[in-house]
Amino acid sequence: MTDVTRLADYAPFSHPVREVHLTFRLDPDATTVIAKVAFEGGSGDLRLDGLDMELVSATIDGTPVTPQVDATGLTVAATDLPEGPFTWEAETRIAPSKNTVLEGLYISNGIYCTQCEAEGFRRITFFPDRPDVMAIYTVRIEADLPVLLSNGNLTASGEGWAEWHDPWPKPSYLFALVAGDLESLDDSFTTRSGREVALRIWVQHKDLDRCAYAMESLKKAMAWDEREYGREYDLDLFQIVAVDDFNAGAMENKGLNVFNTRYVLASPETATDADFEGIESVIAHEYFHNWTGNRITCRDWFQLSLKEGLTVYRDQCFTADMRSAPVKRIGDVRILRAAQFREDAGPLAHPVRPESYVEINNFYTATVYEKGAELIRMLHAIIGQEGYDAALALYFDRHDGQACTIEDWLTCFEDATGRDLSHFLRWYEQAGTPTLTARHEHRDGQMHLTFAQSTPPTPGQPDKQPVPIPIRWGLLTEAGEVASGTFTLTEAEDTLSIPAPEGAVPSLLRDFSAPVILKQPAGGDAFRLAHDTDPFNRAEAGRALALATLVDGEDAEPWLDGMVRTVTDDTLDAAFRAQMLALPGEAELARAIAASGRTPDPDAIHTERRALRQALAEKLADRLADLEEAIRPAGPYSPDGDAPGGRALANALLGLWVLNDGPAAARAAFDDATNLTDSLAALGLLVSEGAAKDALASFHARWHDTPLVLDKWFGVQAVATPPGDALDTVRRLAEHPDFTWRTPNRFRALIPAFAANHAAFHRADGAGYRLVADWLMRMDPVNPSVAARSSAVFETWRRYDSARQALIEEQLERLASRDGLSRDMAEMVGRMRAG
Ligand code: B3K
Ligand code: ZN
Repeated sequence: MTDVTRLADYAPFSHPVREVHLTFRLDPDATTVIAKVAFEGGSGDLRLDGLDMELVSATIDGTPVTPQVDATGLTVAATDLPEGPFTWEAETRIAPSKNTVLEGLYISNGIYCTQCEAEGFRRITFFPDRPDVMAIYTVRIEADLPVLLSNGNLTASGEGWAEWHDPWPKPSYLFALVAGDLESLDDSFTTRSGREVALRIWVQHKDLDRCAYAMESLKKAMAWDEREYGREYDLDLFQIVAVDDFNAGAMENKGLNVFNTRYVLASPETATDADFEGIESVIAHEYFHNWTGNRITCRDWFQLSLKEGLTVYRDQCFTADMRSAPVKRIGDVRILRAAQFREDAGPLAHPVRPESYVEINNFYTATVYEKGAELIRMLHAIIGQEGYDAALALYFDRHDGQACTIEDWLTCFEDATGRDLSHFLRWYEQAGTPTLTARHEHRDGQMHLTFAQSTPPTPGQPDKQPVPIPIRWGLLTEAGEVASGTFTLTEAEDTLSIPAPEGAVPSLLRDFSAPVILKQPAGGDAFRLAHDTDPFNRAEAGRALALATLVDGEDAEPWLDGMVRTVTDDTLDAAFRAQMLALPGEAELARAIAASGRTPDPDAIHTERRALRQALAEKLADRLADLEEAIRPAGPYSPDGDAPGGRALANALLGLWVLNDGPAAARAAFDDATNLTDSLAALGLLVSEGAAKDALASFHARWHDTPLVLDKWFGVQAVATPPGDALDTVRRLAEHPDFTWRTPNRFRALIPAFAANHAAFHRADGAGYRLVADWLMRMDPVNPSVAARSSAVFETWRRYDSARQALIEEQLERLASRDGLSRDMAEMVGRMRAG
């Protein structure tokens, strides 16, 4: 593959930058950008990145120069550069209205906005567009628009212009500009040292009444970061802008976060409980980046997890504090397994710190984010709270204002605790999910727990070293917990011996203390489900019983009995019970079947999973209606406290009820619903029973002008339509006038969502694969990063039967041989075919 960037080739930039002055004259088709960059001097040629721009003129210290311009940037020969510091000035022309890749400067719904991470700034002006080049930015915006925003503080403004100055040195990926007809929700926050920070959330006028939850979330996040990490905000203004067209969820630009509307706008009628929780956590995540990402950034993009893994870990802890910690952990592990274990088990497996890439956008993955967060969680578990606090304090102190590496990070942990953590680096360097095999034996009054680890080969990494695995453990008897602790396995195999009564049952890997696949002797799950004092492992025992029946074909009774007891146990909170009831998804079952050495059959998985739910529904039978009614929260809607858990459990019970008695109950629930959580849950049930025609029509009639809700109308049909009908449904929806597929949210609501309808996507005739590949080919020239990321729906292809493999391979070949394929997509398809 061409143009590979390698970690091993890192070298600092030849000419450090001190200051950047940017002037924008905004015009949809011909925006002028004047960039004045103060370079410190340096050695060799000056190479600046640049893409899809017209260079109008360039000078150095006022003297015109003619650089060599090529497809990816320009070069000024060393001989044309003065000795010592110099000022480069360039005028470029760009066309935001034609920018469909949604990187650099583009227009969403009439609003000018930017997305520069990872390499979008090079679409705005010629620049060393790399995170280790940090500079102070001053920005002037000229446009006949009411709102003109950039990073930092507003220093001057007048009719049709505004000037912004950001005093904190930053890499170009954190630059942002927004301009348009926007309105703001305003508030303020006083930091603990007394700084008054103005808070503004900017949206289109029609959306102003849906920003309150985002604002509350922001204030909670600011207070939490002060309390838990001692981090204060460092400017007088913090702004968030919400736009409809956005490749990712949000972006942490210094002082001016830009968000996908889906993580800002919420009201009870237009957002589900999950959306509210998502808003709270993404607002927090981007805010937390101000310290973990912005003040301390990455030396190069290989270190991406330095900021992302840490910031995800921070937002996970924040949500755990705001809500229920066990429920949050169970949900996060569910996502980790569904997305990251899946990635680690296939051709796209890569280390948390990759060693090479063609297109960095392809590495904003579950591995870098979610596994990266697990690594921080493990460090925390290994060294304990005091050590963690000391290491973080040292990290902020030592590296503030710098662009750092994973080694810098780990060194802080070593220096703060005096421990040798050199082997921990392997977690960052080795791809693949370790398997942890445990066995136990009671002898001489002691429980001997023996642990062995191994990590399977992954593309380019045939041999693996042991990694340090913190194992939280407990020993249980009928009388309760008799011992607990944390043991760190550092070798390939080791034994821990603990005084314990005969017959004690181990509870291992509590709270999922390491991102591994635990294999332990059969038996004990029913006991742990009933008695474990660790809520995570209680849920885990339920999952193990479900897998025993759905994967290994064992008797379903232990799971059924356990679930009947759980559902009716009102000493457990409702959100937890809802989590317990949720069976592993179909793709997750396919992964487990493949891991056991067999070939998953998508139709059988779908049928058997549904049959197991049906069996539970029959067991609960006539109790369901009463249970559902008792548990469903009454009174005005609240996205906080116990109510979301109550709705989750009530809607899970409604689902079982429908399996017993048909869709009438769901139809009634749909009609009675007073919030989107309930109406969408009922709609999903109607769709999965093939009984949603009228409900879909009324939902569409009500919400066709509300994009985020309309996305759900597409999404629920793509995901929940029975496998036999889903392809036709999705084909029809793709022709719908509301399928404005260039908007990433809308595209993802239909095409990747359809691929998540496991049995439908994996139809034996291959028509599901063809449909998705057709759409990837259509999206690729328009928005390669969205297309390429979506192509990962094919990453599991090797686990299926040879007929399906051949059908998928055919689509991957079609993609690969496409003329003008983006490098994003070429890299993804190449890796998937090779692996
Ligand atoms: N840092 C951004 C992600 C940018 C995605 C670029 N392809 C959001 C986040 O992780 O906080
Ligand atoms: Zn992030």
